[in-house]
Amino acid sequence: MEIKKSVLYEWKNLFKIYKFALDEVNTKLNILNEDFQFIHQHNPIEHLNSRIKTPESTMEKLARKGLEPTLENAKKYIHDIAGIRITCSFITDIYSIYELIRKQDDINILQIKDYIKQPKPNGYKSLHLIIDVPIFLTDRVEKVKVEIQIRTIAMDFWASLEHKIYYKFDKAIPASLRNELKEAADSANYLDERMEKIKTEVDLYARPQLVKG
Ligand code: 0O2
Repeated sequence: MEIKKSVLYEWKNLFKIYKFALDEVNTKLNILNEDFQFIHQHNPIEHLNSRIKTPESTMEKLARKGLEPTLENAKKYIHDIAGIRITCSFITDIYSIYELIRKQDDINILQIKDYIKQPKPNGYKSLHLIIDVPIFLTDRVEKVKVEIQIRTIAMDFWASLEHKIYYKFDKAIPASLRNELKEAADSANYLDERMEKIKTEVDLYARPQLVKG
């Protein structure tokens, strides 16, 4: 997509606000992670990744949605210009983090897609949130949208490979590979469930007063 330099400059200038939003939310998540560790002796967040979509790929996404490539449309219709991916060890951590985000007074949760309770047909699992957070600028306060994807290490491993294959085959994955990927997603899910069970047992050993009988 050919974009005029002046237009690109205007977009890049406005996209600064998404970087501020990522800084704000990343700080909140790091605080929650450290406090959780202090109270529960366990880190719910294994790692955090964030990225800002480029103006070029935002314009392409607008075009795919049949919308004019304007800044107004980008702000209104593209919810993942600022994106954060949270990777956790256990499924229960995903929902603990979700609860902690939900309780933050200045964060609005605009949309929740729970692909863990309802996985996509290809096997994709993750909890997706679209939130907005107020950013205090020199002359105004702006509410900025951020997409947060929360998943386990196993879900992330699967999604990264599936994403690569999806683009390698130009979004038309052959049926045999699709079946293998679905089986791999089931194995990742099995691993998540076993790890959760082991963690529950370890927690019981650490707190023997909870063991019944
Ligand atoms: P990329 O290249 O990762 O940025 P929307 O963004 O709301 O217009 P959609 O599809 O309704 O589009 O949103 P959804 O379902 O919340 O998915 C958004 C993002 O989740 C995707 O971004 C992917 O990052 C991830 N995702 C969703 N489904 C799959 C899947 O089947 N496999 C993998 N690997 N990732 C998935 P983008 O912009 O589509 O892609």
